[in-house]
Amino acid sequence: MTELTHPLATVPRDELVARAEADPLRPRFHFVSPAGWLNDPNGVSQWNGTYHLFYQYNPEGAFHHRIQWGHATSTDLVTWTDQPVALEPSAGPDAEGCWSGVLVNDGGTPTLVYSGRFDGRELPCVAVGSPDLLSWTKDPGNPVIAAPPVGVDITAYRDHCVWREGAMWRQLVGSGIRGRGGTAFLYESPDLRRWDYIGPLFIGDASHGDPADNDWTGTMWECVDLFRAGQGSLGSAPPDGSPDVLVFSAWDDGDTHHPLYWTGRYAGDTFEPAALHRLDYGGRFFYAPQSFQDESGRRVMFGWMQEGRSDAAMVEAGWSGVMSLPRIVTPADDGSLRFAPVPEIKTLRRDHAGLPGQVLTGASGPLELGLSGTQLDLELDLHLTPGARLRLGVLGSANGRPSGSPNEETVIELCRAADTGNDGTLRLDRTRSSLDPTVDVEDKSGPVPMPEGRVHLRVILDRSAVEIFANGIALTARVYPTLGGDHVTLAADGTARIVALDAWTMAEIHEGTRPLFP
Ligand code: DQQ
Repeated sequence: MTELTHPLATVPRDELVARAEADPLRPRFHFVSPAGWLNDPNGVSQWNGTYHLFYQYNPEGAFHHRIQWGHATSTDLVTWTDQPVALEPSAGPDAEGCWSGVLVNDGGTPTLVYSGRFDGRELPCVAVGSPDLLSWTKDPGNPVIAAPPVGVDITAYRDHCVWREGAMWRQLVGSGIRGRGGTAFLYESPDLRRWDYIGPLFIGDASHGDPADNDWTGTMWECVDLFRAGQGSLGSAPPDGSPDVLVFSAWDDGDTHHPLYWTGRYAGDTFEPAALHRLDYGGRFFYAPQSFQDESGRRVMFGWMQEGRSDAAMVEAGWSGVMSLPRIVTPADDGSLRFAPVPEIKTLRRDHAGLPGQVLTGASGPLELGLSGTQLDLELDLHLTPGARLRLGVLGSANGRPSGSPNEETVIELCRAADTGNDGTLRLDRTRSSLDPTVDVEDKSGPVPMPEGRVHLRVILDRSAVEIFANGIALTARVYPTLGGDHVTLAADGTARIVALDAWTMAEIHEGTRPLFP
């Protein structure tokens, strides 16, 4: 048996894969690590046609410790091939972990910029890859930045966004200034090795709002991601007025709050903010997102769907953490962003079921759709009259059980405001999603524009992973049903017209047993 090296490493390594694979709540068409722990997406990219997804990985068990960079590749963003671990801690500046970072193309040389952890703090490190991106050599000059900016009292300092601007590289490192708020420090370099500190790109205000607010900007910004949403590249004038976007994950004293983004304009050495937005109404369930522009010009984003069950339950399960489906990010007319799963995901659809258009009212009672499944892709075109509320129940267990017995259901709710034309709300009601009293069932919701009451709703369900898109607004979360329910129902208060409903069962993407160390 392998030596156990961490207090939480109670499951022997050689049992982890079997435990993970036996868990009915483990997603089957989202990317998950072979077993053990997964968190942030790293180095997301397309290189000579092949997509690369690196991720924060602990193959020792389902807990965050001595993090490595797992690696998987894909030709279609749907199925993934496990590759050998790309980065592993070694004596020196990343001895305690290879934390999050990015991949850049340095004149044809694949190069990773990541946070090496040593002595309880993180510093920027670099590694170069073989032409197939499968083996990586750490730079002997690591860390390439020896310390955070002097004279600034920081809360933390890690994670990277790196891009080419003219003849120079630019880099942001996520941080926070004590007593003020989160920030991203801007650096410049001719060669990715020698970095000059320029200054904070932009500083948030942690005294604004309350830590309980779902748009509080935190005391530190993790995983900053700056990009142009639309035409043109960072630093150039946008031909179509598209915004620049600064994505960050609001963090405070060890707590992962939620991903947010500022729209605005990056020019010179600063970012002029226009507006702050919630990136995903699921908050911490779509954390540490990272994006890239693929070879066809699409902006593709992945996020970490963290768990809502206890540390002990994760360890027991032998696995933790789900990668979101890749989603396309586009600018909307109102200056904010819209999200949709990449269309390639549709190749997993099987067994189509459709429903003819019909009107649903409070009086008609819940509609039994004759649909069931724990791996589903549901697409609905809806029209809600003012004040109407539509409830789509999934993972329901009531069917076939004696009435009065405990049951579970996860409910996706759309509500159109009674008094205004175009406003509505998307809500995920998890209060009855699990009989397990220890799991997170907090309410998740936020506003959704509903022009004349029209909503395009997409719900992607993969066991414990739920991704919802309502008119391009995302809400991602996790649910932990205990009864194995797979029932789907629709109900309404007021009047809702179902213009179209299509549903598919989704195929699995991982075949056979995956080795812990590919
Ligand atoms: N996870 C990484 C850090 C990052 C955090 C460590 C965000 O680099 O700040 O695994 O989830």
